[in-house]
Amino acid sequence: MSHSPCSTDVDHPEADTNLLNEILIGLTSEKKTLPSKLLYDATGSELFQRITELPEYYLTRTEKKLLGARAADIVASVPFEAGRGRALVEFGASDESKAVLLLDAAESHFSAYLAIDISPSVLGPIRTRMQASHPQIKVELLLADFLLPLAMPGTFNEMHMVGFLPGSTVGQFPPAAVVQFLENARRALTGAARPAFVIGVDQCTDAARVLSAYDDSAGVSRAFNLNVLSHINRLAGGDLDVNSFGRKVLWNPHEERVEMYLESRSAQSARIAGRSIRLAEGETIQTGISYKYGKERFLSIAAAAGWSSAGFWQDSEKLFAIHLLQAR
Ligand code: AVI
Repeated sequence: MSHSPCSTDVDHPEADTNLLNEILIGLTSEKKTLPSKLLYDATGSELFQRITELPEYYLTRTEKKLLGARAADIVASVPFEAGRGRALVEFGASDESKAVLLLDAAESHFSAYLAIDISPSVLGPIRTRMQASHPQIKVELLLADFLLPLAMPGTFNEMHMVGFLPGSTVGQFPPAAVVQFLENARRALTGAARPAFVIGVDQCTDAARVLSAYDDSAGVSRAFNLNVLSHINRLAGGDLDVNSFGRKVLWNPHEERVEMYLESRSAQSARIAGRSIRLAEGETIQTGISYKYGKERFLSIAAAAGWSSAGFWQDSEKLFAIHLLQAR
């Protein structure tokens, strides 16, 4: 995967050394883990798209309804500088369907949209669809890992930038990583004007409801997690056997997060990038976490990264929140 900070090239990149190291370190640690970005190869992105349409996965539906209903209020609450162009910058833009709710909001006046994603397979189609549906919006693509410090395209630095991270993507990261991301994002979005940030956060802590969203009856979430093994085999010339792993999902009430694991069905060894990896029977590999950040917890994380609250919206069941942040 390319971690190039400012590339609009969306051709298939090579696995880089950093990513291989991350994989090897994760799989040779005492508690095995894999970075969640590995879930999103082309197959993983398609499976995640299917997850968002599942009846149990309340997040996407609830967020889209909330954004659709409140987009004009959200945009009206951004303290834009008069006379300056407005740009929406989406981090982890697997598709533009939520961004267009903000771009199309009454009186939004955005003239540019930047889609940042680690998966080249999603970026090209975003440009094609946006050119057809929103020819008046200048679209830029950035193939990058948004957790790393990024540089915005030159013209965006003259504009008033609004970051956008929907989908509770932020829940994939522990608090310290969220602080780091929000700090990097604030620096990247600070051009000629003080930026704002619209961020969607799942705040449901009802264990039964959350667990069914991450362990659906159709088995799509299971396939999504197992696909990480095929992805690693392809990236790192590995021979991990997908059939020798099961999947386990837990709710951690202390951390208020879901934890997703692959579980080795037997003692086994595999080769990855020329290294031997051993797993005991029942040993797990953590493939993802999903924090459910309540309002106060999220705002204290944002404050530590130099952002203050400029607006907050939630659905009637208080499952999902949209935070509007402003750089201090
Ligand atoms: C992308 N992210 C916000 C999803 C979530 O809900 O944490 C990833 C996911 N993993 C399993 N199901 C969904």
